[in-house]
Amino acid sequence: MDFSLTEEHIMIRDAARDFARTELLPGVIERDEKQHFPAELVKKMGDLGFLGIMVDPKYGGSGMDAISYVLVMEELSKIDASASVIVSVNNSLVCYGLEAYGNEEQKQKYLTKLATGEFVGAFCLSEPEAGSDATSQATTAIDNGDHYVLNGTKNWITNGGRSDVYLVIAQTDRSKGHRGINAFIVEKGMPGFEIGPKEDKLGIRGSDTHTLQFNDVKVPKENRIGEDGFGFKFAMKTLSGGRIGIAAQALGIASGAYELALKYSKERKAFGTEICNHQAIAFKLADMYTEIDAARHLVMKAAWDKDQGNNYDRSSAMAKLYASKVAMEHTVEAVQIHGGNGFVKEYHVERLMRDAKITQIYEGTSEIQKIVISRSLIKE
Ligand code: COS
Repeated sequence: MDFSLTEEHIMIRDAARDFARTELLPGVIERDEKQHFPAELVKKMGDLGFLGIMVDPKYGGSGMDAISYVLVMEELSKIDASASVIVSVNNSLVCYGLEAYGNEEQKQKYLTKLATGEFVGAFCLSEPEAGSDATSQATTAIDNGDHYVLNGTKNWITNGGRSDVYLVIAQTDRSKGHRGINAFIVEKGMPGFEIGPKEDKLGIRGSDTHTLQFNDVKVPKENRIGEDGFGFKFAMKTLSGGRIGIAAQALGIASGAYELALKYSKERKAFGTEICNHQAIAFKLADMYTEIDAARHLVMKAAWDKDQGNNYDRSSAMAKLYASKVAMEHTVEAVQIHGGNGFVKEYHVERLMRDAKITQIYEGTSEIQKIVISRSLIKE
């Protein structure tokens, strides 16, 4: 691996850093408190090319690599993980899924709008009884000539109430198991498609999470992605890339908390000196920096694998597993370094601590990442 960034990488990283500091930071506490979806900021991120970073320019994307994507994700997540999950889902679950596996008509109709931010997308796999056990889809899509009839419930859907395009995974033929699963493009407003209440969450409270209900929704045949029965593999392949995005989000949350903790420890005095001069705090900073840098290497390796055309199922799982652990542990340490102030919203670290938890859960829990990693080792 070459660890140096190109000029283009530095440019997009700095653009994301600037945007995060000038646009995301000012209202981030209020959005968290009120669970306010940053619709205006999403538009701006679309204008900056952050919603279709890896998409070919011929479909309206920025045509950049996965390294660029993780650099943007890290910078946005340092300040606002609610905004960065919108970016991550749109980029790696929706845009990537359509670009890699959709047909030309689907790309022209949907991808061109998703990559520019004119549309926002959602990825709908999880169900009340099928989160980790993703082959157990209870949502059905019954073949009915020129369309499928979709029935079922999807849970915890990011961008759930704010999307224009939903990629929905459903069971078409139960007797075929995972080979009977398909992925469909469902549009907002299709008759029978209802958006349930918004979830009241511990963290990433500015992101819009809903239950979705499908009651006899007629989905045209041309909205199926790939061959009949490709839906489960579509979900798995797409999630592998998604996990790189969430790993980068976890990295950003951890490094954002570290930067705040370092700054605070150089200002706050106790026992006659800045607290960074006490070994109890200095050693925490050393551990944080070391482990965050290790997480960064894993995240970059997974992105590099994707850019090189290598298989990245294992490296993305490793990056997500480790970066999310580091995010959880070190946001707690950042709160500890801030003492009483760490418990107060205006210091930001308590929000980062709450936001960190979801990175160990969504797009595959840490336990699922260990299944993916261990199976790939045993298969070798
Ligand atoms: N790429 C391509 N194909 C894959 C794949 C991948 N990354 N992972 C699995 N598959 C294929 C397998 O090869 C198998 O196909 P064949 O029978 O043709 O060989 C098929 O998919 C089923 O795989 P497997 O038998 O491993 O399925 P399991 O039911 O054991 O589940 C896990 C595998 C646990 C890895 C999967 O269910 C999973 O990732 N779950 C978590 C889902 C998730 O992330 N949920 C969060 C929702 S999004 S917020």
